[in-house]
Order: sequence, then structure tokens, then C-alpha cells
Amino acid sequence: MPTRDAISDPWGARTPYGQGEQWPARVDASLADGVTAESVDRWVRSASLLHSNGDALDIAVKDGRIAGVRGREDDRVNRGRLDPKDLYAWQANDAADRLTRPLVRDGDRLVESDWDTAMGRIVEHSKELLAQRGPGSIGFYTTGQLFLEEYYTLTAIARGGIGTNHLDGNTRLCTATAAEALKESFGCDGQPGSYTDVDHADVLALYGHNVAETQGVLWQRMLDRAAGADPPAILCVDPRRTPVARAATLHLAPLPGTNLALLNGLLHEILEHDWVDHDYVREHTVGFAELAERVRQYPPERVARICGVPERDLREAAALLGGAERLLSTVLQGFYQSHQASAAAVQVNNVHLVRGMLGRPGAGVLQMNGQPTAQNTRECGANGDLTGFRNWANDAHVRDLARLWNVPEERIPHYGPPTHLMQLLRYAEQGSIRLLWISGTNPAVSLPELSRVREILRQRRLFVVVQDIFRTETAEFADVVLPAATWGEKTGTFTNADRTVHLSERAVDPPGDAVADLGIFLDYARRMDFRDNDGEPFPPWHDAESAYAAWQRASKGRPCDYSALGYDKLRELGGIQWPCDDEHPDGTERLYADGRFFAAPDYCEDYGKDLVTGAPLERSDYAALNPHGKAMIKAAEYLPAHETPDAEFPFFLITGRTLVHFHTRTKTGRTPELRDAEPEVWVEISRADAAAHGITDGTPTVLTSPRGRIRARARVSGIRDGVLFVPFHYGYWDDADGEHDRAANELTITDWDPASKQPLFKTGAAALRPEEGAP
Ligand SMILES: Nc1nc2c(c(=O)[nH]1)N[C@H]1C(S)=C(S)[C@@H](COP(=O)(O)OP(=O)(O)OC[C@H]3O[C@@H](n4cnc5c(=O)[nH]c(N)nc54)[C@H](O)[C@@H]3O)O[C@H]1N2
Ligand SMILES: Nc1nc2c(c(=O)[nH]1)N[C@H]1C(S)=C(S)[C@@H](COP(=O)(O)OP(=O)(O)OC[C@H]3O[C@@H](n4cnc5c(=O)[nH]c(N)nc54)[C@H](O)[C@@H]3O)O[C@H]1N2
Ligand SMILES: [Mo]
Repeated sequence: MPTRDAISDPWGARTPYGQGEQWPARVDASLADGVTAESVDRWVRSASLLHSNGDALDIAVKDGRIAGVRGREDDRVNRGRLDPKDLYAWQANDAADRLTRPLVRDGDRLVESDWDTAMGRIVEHSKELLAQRGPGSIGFYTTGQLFLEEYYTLTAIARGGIGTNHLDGNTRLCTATAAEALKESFGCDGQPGSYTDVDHADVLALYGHNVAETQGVLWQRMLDRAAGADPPAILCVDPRRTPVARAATLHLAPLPGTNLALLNGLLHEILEHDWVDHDYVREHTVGFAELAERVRQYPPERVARICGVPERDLREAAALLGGAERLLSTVLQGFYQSHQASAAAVQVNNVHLVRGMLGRPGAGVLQMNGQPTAQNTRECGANGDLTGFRNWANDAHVRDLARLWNVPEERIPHYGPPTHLMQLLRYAEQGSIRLLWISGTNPAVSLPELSRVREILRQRRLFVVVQDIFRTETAEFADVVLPAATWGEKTGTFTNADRTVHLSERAVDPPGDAVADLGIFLDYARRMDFRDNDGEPFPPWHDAESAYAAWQRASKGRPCDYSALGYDKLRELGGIQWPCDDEHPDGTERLYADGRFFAAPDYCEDYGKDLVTGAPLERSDYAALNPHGKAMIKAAEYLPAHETPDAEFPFFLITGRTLVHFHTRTKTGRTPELRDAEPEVWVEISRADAAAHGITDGTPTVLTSPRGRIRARARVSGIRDGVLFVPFHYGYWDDADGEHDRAANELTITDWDPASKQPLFKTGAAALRPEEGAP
């Protein structure tokens, strides 16, 4: 039994606290029926893997099985609290249909097999492709849900073993824009702010971030501040009336895809009223003049028209931001998956730069992560970056990595930027990629334009490997399916959205023959017989702790420095924020506290891009713009989205999440409390639009877009007129009729942000009508 019914009471009782005080502890727990805290055999240290918040918890073990979880009272992130998914979804580990044996394709069926056969097929294919078509014929598509040690290993294999440029994560769908925005403004990935900024802020600004439903414990912290002395003002920017919007001091509901115009308008007001910290701007930034010139073109009257937001609200929002003494901003998918994503997210950084709101308590930016370990995908380079936030366009960085790995420099591909996922898919579609290894992600539900994704995965010439814990929609297209051990069954580390690293230890045995992702990758490396310059097996590590030690060396001297952050310290102290080196043995609460950035031309992770076109800058451009490694203020003009409503598709369509479900529901759909709380897909529609279409709550409707069609019941809500919202959680594994008519991504568009290459799940057009014969 959980300490509260978190379905009816998602955030629990308030523990109010005042500005600058410590957030009080409250311990939440949930144990299997019949198990008590006293009857548990062991508690094993871990953290939640169901969002990017990193809620620290202990796993209860009873008779060799997971029997519940309990929040860690002393952890900096959650002070004991857990959210609804944390409290219930551990049960999915024990689901009856976990994958327990490798599967291999036999004609149009997948049949149970063994590791030798399954790995044998993958290795045979890999070797053949390497011999005949070269490393570029092999691609890897991974996730933001494995552990750091696993990404580092996969990266070493792909880039240092095979030498392919085609390695990306589903972090491309998730936080590519967070990384891009941080690189554009600060020269490098790495979250400037800290969750403790919530304790100090006088204004919280949430941009396209439904934190109440997606990081419930962080929201509890905000609610506790709101209930205490000197509560912060809350600004919410979201076209829907989310729980955040309902609690906000001010809610702006812009039309989808107009975030950049909105931010340009807010900056216009901030500059117009001279709410600017000129000393900070002069000492620590470049680019202010260009911003001033750009935002001059965005007076409130114009912006109000573009965004469909009252001019008065705009001015009021700007005054909130301009008057803040301690401003904390968070940004997430309402910006990252929308039109002009990077350009818009960068303007939030600009608000902080022009106002000097960085690096002190309460003054911070969180370009949020979504997935629990997305930060590690990026740090390790399993997305489109080089390991340790090295710069692929800087030969010295590539050389440094080659030296570290002891592999030939020319093996690490750096002839161009690492392939981003949407391009990787295109290569698979065209036939240059012939082996696609998918780990820890379910693209047959989560990628845009699913009919196209199915066509790509279905091709006979494409050999598909799926490494998962369940037989997903994607697994149905696989040639080989590998059963992975997961959270609770393996040891490793991961880093949350405010750079807090946790160690998660193995509590129970994996089911059947399932093997941890790390073990699978290392097994592949050994069977492929990758070697370093001295003829030794590569990668040289053999388990989680040795992989981690190798990573500590790889990160040393880079911004994400883990060199003084060993497993022993994580065991002793719990969550610790990187960088953690000899100089900062207890970790680092805030980046850029001294107004110095990771942005020097020889050190930075990226030379930046043109925010509007995505064209990469050269080193010489960068060095001319920012010779002294300051923060960069970059401006951009607003352009309308490619697909906007018209006569045939009159609505904006946005998609996203709900409180109780996680992504494609492989875990939450197998957790009774969560599954039953929201068993079916729905579409949110405004009262006025519903009335105009003869729709009421619960009416079955049909939604169409230029890509496809789904069926969903209407939910009349506080969403703004002209906009529809569909949760993207509902795929087909538990759908009886087997028709492709319920995943939101049947409707979404193949299009992406030019700078971050993140797909636009929140900008597109659709039509809606009541289903034939609906009452
Ligand atoms: N319950 C739950 N929690 C999760 C997850 C989950 O699946 N379920 N997933 C985790 C992951 S991986 C992620 S990435 C995060 C995502 O967390 P969030 O970003 O908070 O979640 P979303 O629902 O995708 O989008 C946030 C909001 O963006 C708004 N929005 C849509 N279009 C626009 C626009 O054009 N402008 C603005 N300003 N807002 C817009 C939507 O109305 C929505 O409320 O959540 C993490 N936490
Ligand atoms: N329309 C629309 N589409 C979206 C979004 C949206 O807002 N709207 N959001 C996007 C975002 S932000 C994200 S993050 C993606 C998420 O999309 P996906 O990554 O496809 O979603 P998940 O269901 O989390 O898939 C993770 C898979 O990994 C498996 N898994 C879990 N644990 C382990 C493990 O330890 N090892 C291995 N090997 N496998 C494991 C799970 O069973 C599951 O199949 O969706 C994106 N797609
Ligand atoms: Mo995500």
C-alpha cells in the first residue's frame, strides 16, 4: 500500500516553507500488499527512472523480488517525496510478459532462441556489412533510459570500435533542444541552475513545461513554496490550462508554434523598460546589440497578434520577469518540440543574461531534461556529440579522445556532424544503413508519421535489432530481439536534470536469460573482436564499475567532470551534482557562479549554428564572435510554421503527456493503478470548439491530418480555442483490434528544428469530427 492514494492525490500534503529556507522532508513509500517496512529483507539504493527528476529512493526486496519503494529523506532532490509513477510503476518489473529469452526471426514469426544464436546472427551481419559496405552501413538508435556506463560503452563501440557516425539517441526527440540552447548560449551543454533555486526564487517562469504532471516532485517543491511565506509569482506559458496554469499568477496561452515571437516580445519590453543588468551584460556576454536591434521589431501589439495573447498579459508577464530579483526559468517540450525550438529556448537564456540572473541562489535556468538518463546520453556522446562534451569539429578534441581510447584517430568519424536520428532514418529508408540496432526505445510508437516509420522498419534489406524488456510494437519488426535486464536488476549511475548523479544498485536477479544492456554491448564487442592500437580488446572494461572508472577518466577536465565522484562517494552521500573534481569534491551546485563559461574557442563543445537555418558556424566565425569565451546572446526572427491550420485541417494539433503514463506505456500500461486511471486515448478540445462541432465530453471522434487518422473520445477542457491535444502514450500492444488508429504519431509531421534537429511533435494541423453514428 502506498502512503497515499497518488491517483486521487498526486502531490500529497503540503509542507510549506519560506524563501531561503530548507525544503522540509516528507517520506513517501509504497509496499506490496502484505509487506511492511519491518518485514522487508533489504533496502537497495536507487533513484526513479520514470522522468528526469531523479527522485532518490530505496528499493524494498523481499524473497528475492522487488516489493516496493521508499523515498530517501536525506536526498537533495526529493527529500523523501515520490510521485505517482514512482509509487506504482516498479510493479512493471515483474510483469508476466517480460522478455526472458532472445527471439530470432523465422519467416514472418519471431521464435524463442538463445544468446549464441541471436548474437551470432547480429555479429555475422555486422561483419558482412563492414566488409562489403563499411562502417556507415551500421546505425545505432538508443535512448535516455539506460545507465551512464551503458551509453559510454555503446559510444565507444560505435565510434571507437566500428567507426560509424550513425549513433543517436531518442534524446533527439526529447532534449536535443535543451543541449542545443545551452551550447548556443554558453558554449556547452550543462544545466546552469539547481533545484535549490526553487527555494530562493521570487519568480518562477515555466515555458511549455507541465511540471505538475511530468516532474511531480519538483512541482511539490514549487507548491510548498507557494504555500509558505514570501511565495514566488508563477508565470505559465502553455496553450492548455494545465495544473501549472491553474496555480499560476499569470497564464499566457500562446498559439502553438509562436514561442519565439512571444519571447521576442517579452525581451522587447524588458529592454524598452531597461530592466537590464548592464554591468553583467558588459562583463560576461557578447551579442547584446544584435538582440536589441532584433527585438525592436516585436512591440507588444504585433506579438499579441501573432501569438493570440492579450497585450495586457504580455506587458504584465514582462513586468514580472523584469521586476524579479531571483528568477528561475524552466523550459521543456512546449518549446523543444515546437516550431523554432532552439531559437525560442535560447531567448529564455537571453532573459537571464540581460537580467544578470545566473549563478546565484534563486537565479537560474533549467533547460529541462525529460528522460531519466538523457543527460548521460549527451555526456557520453551516444547522441550527436563527442564523448565528454568534446567538440567534433575541433581536431584537438578528436585526437584527445583517440588517445584516451587508444584507437586510430581516423577511426572516430568527424568528417561532419554525427548523424541525427531523422537523417539516420532517411539513410535506412534509402538503403545505405543496412543494420539498425535499437535499444531502449519504441520508435514504432514514438516517432512522427508512423506509417512511414513502419515502412522503413519493415524493409527486408534492413536488419533490425531490438533490445528491450518487453515485446513492443517495434520488436514486431525485428530480426533479432534481445531481452534486457533493467532498473533494479543491474547497477549503474544516472544524472538528473539538475546535474545530480545517483547510483542505482542491483536489487534482484533479472528474469530468465535477460542480460543488462551493458553486458549485451560488451558481449557484442568481444564477439566482434574490436581491438585498440596495442591489439588489446576494446573497450577494455568489463563491468559497471570498471566502465564507470573509464568514464571518470574520459570526463576529467571536461565540464561534466566526474573524476572525484566514485561509487563509494555516491553510496556514502547520495545525490551529488557534477562537476565533481579535486577542486570541487562535494560537487557543484550552480554553474557559472563566477560569470565564467565553458565557452572558450578551444574548450567549447560546439561552435554554434545559425538559429534560423541551422547552418553550422566555423571555428573562425566562433572565435571572432566570442574570443574570450563569454556567454552569447543570440537573436532570431520569428517565422510562421510550415504547417498551420487551413480550411481542410482547421485545428492546431499538439501532443504530449499525462500524469499517470510514461511514453509508450510499456511500464505504466502494465501497472494496474496507472493503467486503469487512464485506459484509453482521448482528445482535448475547447468548450467553444466542441459546441461548434456538436461534441460533448466523451463523444467518439475521428481525427485526421495529412499523414493519417486516429479515433479518440473527446475531453472538453480549458485548452485554447482552435487547438487540439492528444496524449501520445497509446500504441497497439494492448489494443484488441490491431488497427493503426490510436497513436498520436499517426498524425504528426516529419519535420524538425533546423538547429537541434528535434522533431516537431507540437506543431501541425488536424481536422476533427464526431464519429459516424456517435450519439
Ligand atoms: N507523467 C509523465 N511524466 C513524464 C513523462 C511521461 O511520459 N509521463 N516523460 C518524461 C519525458 S521523456 C519528458 S521529455 C518530459 C516532458 O515534460 P513536459 O514538457 O512537461 O510534457 P509535454 O506534455 O510533452 O509538454 C508540455 C506542455 O507543452 C505544451 N505545449 C504544446 N505546444 C506548445 C507551444 O507551442 N508552446 C508552448 N508554450 N507550450 C506548448 C503542452 O500543452 C504541454 O502541456 O516529461 C517527463 N516526465
Ligand atoms: N507525438 C509525440 N511523440 C513523442 C513525444 C511527444 O510529446 N509527442 N515525446 C517524445 C519524447 S520527449 C520521448 S522521450 C520519446 C519517448 O519514446 P520512447 O523512447 O519510444 O518511449 P518509451 O516507451 O519510454 O520506450 C522505451 C523503451 O525502452 C524499454 N526499456 C525500459 N527499460 C529498459 C532497459 O533497462 N533496457 C532496455 N534495453 N530497454 C528498456 C521500454 O520497454 C520501452 O519499450 O517519445 C517522443 N515522441
Ligand atoms: Mo522525453
